Amino acid sequence: LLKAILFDLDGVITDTAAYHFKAWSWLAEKYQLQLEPDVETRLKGISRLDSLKIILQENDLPVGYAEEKMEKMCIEKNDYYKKLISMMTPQDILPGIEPFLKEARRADIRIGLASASQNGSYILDKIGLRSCFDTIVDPSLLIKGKPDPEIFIKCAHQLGVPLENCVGIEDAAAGVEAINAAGILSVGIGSDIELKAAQIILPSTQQLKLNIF
Ligand code: G16
Ligand code: MG
Repeated sequence: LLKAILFDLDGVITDTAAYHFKAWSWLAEKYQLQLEPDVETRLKGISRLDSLKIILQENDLPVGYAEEKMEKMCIEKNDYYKKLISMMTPQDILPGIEPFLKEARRADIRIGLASASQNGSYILDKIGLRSCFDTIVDPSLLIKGKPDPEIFIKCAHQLGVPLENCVGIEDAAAGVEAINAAGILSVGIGSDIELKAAQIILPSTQQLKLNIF
């Protein structure tokens, strides 16, 4: 019996990937770093600091790159990113999400946000969906990021719903892996090659309906 839906943010509720990519590109130019062309896809669901570490490694910079410098770069990237997302409106909600949230609400299903983004709550406010969510996991309190199941397990706990009564929705391979590792029913939004580990795969958020579970 379905009692809770755990949502990823970027790529499921709204498309912030393009803004993240713009902000990383700006930072890369500032520090004269190269970005691999597929970086936008590969950084999906990966935390800010881990994303920076991946970019630095690909530029052959030492793994132990100065901590303070990385912290400063993360703040700069985020300041730029926040300017971009400050312009977001309800028009940025992905198709099908609003009716799906309403359908879930009517069926008394609890709704949680399991996003790696520390800007999750701010973005939900901007797009007018904050009140639809019963809980938001604070990613700054997590020990491990996706693909570790911690964020999804925590989200279910915060809602007070057993894992077997939850479904998790993700657009990234690392996120689907995290949902599966938590023992939660996984739904992947996107390509069935990239998300082959998902138990249910849908081409887009438009196909989200309660009767598919
Ligand atoms: C999102 C994005 C990632 C981003 C991460 C952290 O994850 O997909 O690219 O690096 O959040 O975001 P922030 O810098 O805002 O803390 P998710 O889990 O919503 O797909
Ligand atoms: Mg995502």
